[in-house]
Amino acid sequence: MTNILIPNVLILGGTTEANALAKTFAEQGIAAVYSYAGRVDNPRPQPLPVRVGGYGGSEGLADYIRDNAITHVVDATHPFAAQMSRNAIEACRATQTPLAALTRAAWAPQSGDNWNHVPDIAAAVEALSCDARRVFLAVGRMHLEDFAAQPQHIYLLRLVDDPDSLPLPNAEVVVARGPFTEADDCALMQRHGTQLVVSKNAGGSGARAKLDAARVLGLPVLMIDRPVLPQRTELTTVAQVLDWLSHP
Ligand code: 3Y8
Ligand code: NAP
Repeated sequence: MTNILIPNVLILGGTTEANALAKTFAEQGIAAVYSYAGRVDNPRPQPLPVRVGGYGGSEGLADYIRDNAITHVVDATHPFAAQMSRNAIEACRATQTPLAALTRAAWAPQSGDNWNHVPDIAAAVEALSCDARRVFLAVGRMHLEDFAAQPQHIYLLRLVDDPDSLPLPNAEVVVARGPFTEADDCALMQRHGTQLVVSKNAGGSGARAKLDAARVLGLPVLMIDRPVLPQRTELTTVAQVLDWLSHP
């Protein structure tokens, strides 16, 4: 008699894909817990039990997996959440827990796009070593300090929460969370007089509006390539995750 493993899934969340997966799990009665880092004040509610906060490195995650009888881990974090993804690989190896990433393909330029690729945030900062421009710095809050090295630009920042302070002297803040639309991003960039867009290569649909708007407005994009991650099972649809769950 083979023992049937009834899934008890940990979703490492924080993305559009994670939210779609959580909705399906809830609809199908698959036991799962949705995990946020606790980066923003009011994370989107989920139709699953939610836990918020770090685990204390890969060892802490391994302890959480053991203590909560987690049977599978789906890493549906953002492609730039590289530390979380590395910890998930390590913790699942240590606990022999099946792991799959639910991720999204990187964006590729299409005709009409004017992209300059840089490998990481530091290279993006370096690439801004030029005369003052009006820059839509659409990379969030966590790395704004890095861009303080280029204070000459007139920045447009889009943040999820109102910031207490800013490391940039000339910055206008728009408080908004995606998913965004091309029309709204066109209007936003025209109002700001944007001359350059800085973007992470997040992939997916939630953040690509600014790229479509840049193409329409004929603006250059400084595209930050995503970090390289160790090998792991990578899936791109909820259906693939359901199939993987039945035989990981
Ligand atoms: C806390 C949880 C959905 C999912 C929403 C996706 C889409 C909209 C686009 C721009 C780019 C940015 C940022 C962005 C997008 C989705 C998705 C995505 C980019 C929330 C969320 C959490 C976060 C954390 C936040 C980071 C920041 C990054 C804003 C929820 C809303 C810029 C990434 O203030 C901070 O500390 C913000 C931190 C990590 C990157 C940074 O360096 O600042 N996301 N974003 C998650 C947690 O605590 O675990 O409330 O939904 C989720 C989403 N943000 O369908 O509703 O799936 O990518 N998130 C980037 O791509 O550059 C905005 O403005 O154009
Ligand atoms: P990160 O740099 O890879 O992770 C740093 C630490 O934050 C991790 O080691 C872990 O702490 C904790 N952490 C990260 N994601 C977590 C999660 N989902 N649940 C519990 N703890 C988590 O991560 P990040 O780039 O700050 O991203 C944080 C969250 O924002 C993730 O949910 C991610 O999906 C979401 N997000 C990030 C971006 C982005 O641009 N980075 C964009 C959209 C959404 P411990 O080591 O203590 O366990």
